[in-house]
Amino acid sequence: MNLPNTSITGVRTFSCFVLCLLSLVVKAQTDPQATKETKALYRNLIKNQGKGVMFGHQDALAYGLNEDGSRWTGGSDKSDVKTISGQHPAVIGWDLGHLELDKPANLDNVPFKEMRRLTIEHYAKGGVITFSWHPNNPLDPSKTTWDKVDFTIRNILNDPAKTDNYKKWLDKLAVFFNSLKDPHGTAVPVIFRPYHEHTGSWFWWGAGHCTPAEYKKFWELTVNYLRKEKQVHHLLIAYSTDSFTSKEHYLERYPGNHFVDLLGFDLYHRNAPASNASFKADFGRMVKTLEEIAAENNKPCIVSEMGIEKVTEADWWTNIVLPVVKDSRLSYFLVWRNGRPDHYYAPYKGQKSEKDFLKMIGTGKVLLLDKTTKLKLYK
Ligand code: BMA
Repeated sequence: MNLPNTSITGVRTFSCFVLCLLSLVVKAQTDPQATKETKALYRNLIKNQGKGVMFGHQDALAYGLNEDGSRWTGGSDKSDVKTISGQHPAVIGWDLGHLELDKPANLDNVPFKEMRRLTIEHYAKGGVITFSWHPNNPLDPSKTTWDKVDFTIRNILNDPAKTDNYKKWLDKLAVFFNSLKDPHGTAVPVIFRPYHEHTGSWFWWGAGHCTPAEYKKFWELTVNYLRKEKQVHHLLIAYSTDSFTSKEHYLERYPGNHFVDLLGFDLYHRNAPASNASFKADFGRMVKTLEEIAAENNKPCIVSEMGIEKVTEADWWTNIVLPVVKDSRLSYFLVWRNGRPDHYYAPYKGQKSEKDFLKMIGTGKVLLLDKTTKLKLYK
């Protein structure tokens, strides 16, 4: 069709306007009422993609391991990574498991009061905080998060009394989240990562215990309740699978772009050194796929949990991790907790991978707290 020039210009201007508007909409975090600082965090995670990957460590500020391998707890401004590098991790992970049971400490004995204090402190320094949740089974709170009863989710969704009981657990989460306020009264933005590793079946929300539709509905209920009923507006929501075989597999239980801010996955390296090459290849493949999905949906991407127990490979950081993450668009990768002498994932003073970890940091591709503070993620 032949259009006069003026209408072509008009059509172009209009399409441009629609496209710009659309890109603004899809680039925003999913909670339209998110606080200023939460919006800033989301925007800055997108803006800094490809400019360095932040390093995260679960429970890093609450406990760790001494040079002789014994445990320390309740340190003052201490973390194993700081002891060896002079800097805290950029991202601190915490777990909310047992908050739903009104316990004073989480399932790994971190007191919630301490978690709150350290979260607020880390935010004040410009770091990032993320919360996972290993709740017990809502239908029988005496059963742990690893309880394998089928159809817990179906039962919660189909029985209004059970839904209400589940919401009581969310009320407790909301109280905790809403208590994360800095001395000026500003709510501390945090990344909430519920119902993780759901491509596996070891948790009651796992793939073997609910259908994709039930998982999505349950996720939607959780996010909507926190936002709309409890007015929690300082969360970015992270979706994190365990290992996956393809884009379709990754997205099979994806609750949709309106309910997810960050895309992630968890992956552990087991059976080293025999599996070194295959782990590196799988890790690389999953990061590539994640980057593609994140680009298509305009969302930041993360490796929400990873590690090799006891870091048994002395050059794990520069040989296995760095080649995959260094030129990626990941916002961060987080290694699991330094819980016990036989269960740790970050180097501590004298640990065999300490030097290699520092070498990785020295490349400038992986960021600790000092570099992260400069990014001014909340402005
Ligand atoms: C697992 C282990 C457990 C811990 C759980 C939840 O990977 O570290 O010891 O209780 O995570 O943090």
